[in-house]
Amino acid sequence: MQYFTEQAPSHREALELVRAKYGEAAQILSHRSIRMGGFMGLFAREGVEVTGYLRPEAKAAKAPPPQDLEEEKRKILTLTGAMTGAQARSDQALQQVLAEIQGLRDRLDQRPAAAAEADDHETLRRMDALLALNDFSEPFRRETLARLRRDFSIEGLENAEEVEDAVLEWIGDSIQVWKETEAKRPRVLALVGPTGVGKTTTIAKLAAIYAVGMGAERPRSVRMITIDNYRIGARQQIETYGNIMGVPVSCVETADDLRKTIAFHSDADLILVDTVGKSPRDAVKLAEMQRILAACGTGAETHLALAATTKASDMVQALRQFEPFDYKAVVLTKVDETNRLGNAVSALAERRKSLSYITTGQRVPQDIERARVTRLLMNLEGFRVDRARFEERYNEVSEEESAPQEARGRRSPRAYGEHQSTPLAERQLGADRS
Ligand SMILES: Nc1nc2c(ncn2[C@@H]2O[C@H](COP(=O)(O)OP(=O)(O)O)[C@@H](O)[C@H]2O)c(=O)[nH]1
Ligand SMILES: [Mg+2]
Repeated sequence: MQYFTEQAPSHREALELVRAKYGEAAQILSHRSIRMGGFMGLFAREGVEVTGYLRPEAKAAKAPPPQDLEEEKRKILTLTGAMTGAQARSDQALQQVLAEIQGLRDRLDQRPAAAAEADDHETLRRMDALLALNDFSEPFRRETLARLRRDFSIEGLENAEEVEDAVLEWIGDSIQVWKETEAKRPRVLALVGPTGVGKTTTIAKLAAIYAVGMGAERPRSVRMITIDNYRIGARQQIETYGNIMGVPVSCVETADDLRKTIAFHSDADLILVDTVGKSPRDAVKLAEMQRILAACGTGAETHLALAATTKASDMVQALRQFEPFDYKAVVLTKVDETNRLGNAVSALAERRKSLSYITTGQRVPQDIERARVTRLLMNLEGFRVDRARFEERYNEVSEEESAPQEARGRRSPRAYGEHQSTPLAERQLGADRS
């Protein structure tokens, strides 16, 4: 067996050096920090020494590149060869080569590449495993790992806790929380999103909470409108909620209906607009809904509801697909059904969208909370979150502390379903009585 020892200024450079010298056969056994160069102890720099051996069977173990990529390469070479001839200067051939290269590059980009490499520092591999456990997307993981390699020295990586805190900060900083602006009266809030994510339930939760009163504010006069342009009976569900809560409900089918209904309720504080869809993939129907919703006026805010259980790629697709609605924020539903929120956090970060509410169960109105970074971080699996530190960082007072003491465990006469207090409802229902 052939062994080797190599030195370089950083772990990364040492690995690159080893790869360049010995190729895929190199197996790293250990690494240590050293002082490099200098003169009689002066001017020495920090460095890394890696030791390893060459794997005899490495050649056989190396997977051949995928067939189609080889094919692509051959085509490009043929095309490039053809360029030496008379037509070499022809624009068409050049364009073709460029297109082929682009296609090849796209395909290479799409190949799944593990964010952490086998030879990476233990802490890097552990962090990557934690991110993967929480369903963070491949690009998010890759970027986090690249940042760790950039920001931390080998010694720094030895301090796993500090590394974990940094990663948590980066995750936290990537979450944008939507800030409610004081909109003109009536405030119109419409909810769009795929079928079954919990739009109607969320509308009912919001209606109940606002109708009862928020924080120190007075109870608001709330209306609910449902747009059921397919006449698939969306009316009944929301009317049931409306009856129990004493919140008037209207059902509209056209843009004109909607405009008139909003005008009719111009004395209300808040108008919540529920939408119904058949298939989220149906572009024509989405366009139709968008045309109707436009009747809400420019002051209306649209939020997109998405279930936390949706896988990252579908989530990115939905975020893109609903873009024509110009939604201001995302409501993440069914957070109670998963411990893995990396998919949502990565998708929102990728599309630069902010989060307004999270919903955490089927109970109306209890199971809804305003989005808070610390709450989402606490939901991550396998990370140790110093709650106080993050609440301070994101200026988020813990909900339990801010809730009036005497409000705990109290029930609102207007709340229904199982009674068990949860943050948003508890605080707001409690404040109603004080
Ligand atoms: N577990 C869980 N279920 C929810 C939540 N929100 C809504 N649901 C359930 O999801 C189903 C669909 O809800 P609905 O509001 O009708 O969805 P819509 O089609 O988007 O209007 C119902 O069974 C709800 O009770 C939530 O936060 N967690
Ligand atoms: Mg619905």
